[in-house]
Amino acid sequence: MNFPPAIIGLSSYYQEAKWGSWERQASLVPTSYLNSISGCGAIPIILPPYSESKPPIQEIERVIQAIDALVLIGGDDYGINKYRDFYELTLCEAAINKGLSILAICRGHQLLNVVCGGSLYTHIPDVVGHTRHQPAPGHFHENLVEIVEDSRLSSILGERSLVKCSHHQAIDRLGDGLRVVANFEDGIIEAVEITGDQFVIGVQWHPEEGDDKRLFEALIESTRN
Ligand SMILES: [Mn+2]
Repeated sequence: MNFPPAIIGLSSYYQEAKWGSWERQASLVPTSYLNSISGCGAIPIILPPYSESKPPIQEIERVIQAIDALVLIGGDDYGINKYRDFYELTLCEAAINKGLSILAICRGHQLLNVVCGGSLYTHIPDVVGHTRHQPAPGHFHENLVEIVEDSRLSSILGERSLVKCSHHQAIDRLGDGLRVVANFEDGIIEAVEITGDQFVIGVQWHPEEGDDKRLFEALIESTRN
């Protein structure tokens, strides 16, 4: 059966950017995310954090009606960009309540945990005593993560996966309704999901980097149910 292409909304962030002879604030989404979605046959749409304060829920629900699934992308630390935090918190909460499929990546995965009432470690080298989750800012480290059997994530990726980490924050106290579905060997939580039928997966790593696009394929597949 042929399905029309799914429309996938991606959260974005305002950032000082340079292109040609211009230097302006821009709504930024790295093309690795966009190509991951278009490469799986779906249509990416950028959602800018347009409101200085919490946007009206009616506006957010209108956005949610317009998309088939949501990707909460990575970026700077959670809690330092109020435009982005307000917008994404409202978007994530409404998307959960409306039954939308969500793939939450790195900072997005941390935000998902906060929306569900959880907390974060602000600097995990202080907790685990090493920098294998982020050798330096802007650099990745490849880590083998163990995936919990009988999880949605294990049905997509199997028992373990070699992933690209670049984060110095991580989930501390788990949010309500979330289940841990992957860990690194030091105990750091690497993935969570909501139990039940709704596709809501948070991964601390970066599936948009590299060639393994199974998480994006699974997200898009979930919109056809
Ligand atoms: Mn990690």
